[in-house]
Amino acid sequence: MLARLFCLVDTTDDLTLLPEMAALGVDGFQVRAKAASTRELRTATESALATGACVVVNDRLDVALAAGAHGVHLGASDLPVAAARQLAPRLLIGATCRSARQVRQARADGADYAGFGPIFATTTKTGLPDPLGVNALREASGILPLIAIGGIDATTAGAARRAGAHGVAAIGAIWRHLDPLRAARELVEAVS
Ligand code: TZP
Ligand code: MG
Repeated sequence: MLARLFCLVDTTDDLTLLPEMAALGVDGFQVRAKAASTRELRTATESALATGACVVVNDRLDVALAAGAHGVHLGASDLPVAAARQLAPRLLIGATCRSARQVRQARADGADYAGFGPIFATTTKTGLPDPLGVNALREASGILPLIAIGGIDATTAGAARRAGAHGVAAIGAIWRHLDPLRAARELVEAVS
């Protein structure tokens, strides 16, 4: 089953916390490390897989396959979903989408879920469009399972779920919290 809470993980994060996060109920990790080497990315993916949670590699189909990850997450400048689906018929494939139309296209191309956002304001990633809001999430629901991203924390996750998101994904709410494990626990409670 697709995870309800993806914690996005960089190779620079404290990976020793991942097993405890999984034990608290974090059921997914997306390894997203834009500055890491291929080998660092593979090692971090293996660490995440050791927790038993669902693990998706951002951007890199090759690393996902080499590490034995459950899936890959692809955006607009990555390998197209249809090409990835041809190469990896059974892999979980997530596609970044910002509208219902894009979710429909992702489904037609063979994606299993859509990463949908930014739903709320975020400072984590630059160059994003304005927040889409929960109404956009509501309009795009029912096509593919949606993982809401962007400004997700323990206070916003519930609204995303109520608007139709299957689950949520977070970076700052966990890794910029003084106590990442406490933040993870609060997010688990918010999505369950
Ligand atoms: N894609 C859309 S928003 C975002 C990405 C990678 C950043 C999410 O980070 P945060 O800190 O959870 O808002
Ligand atoms: Mg990408």
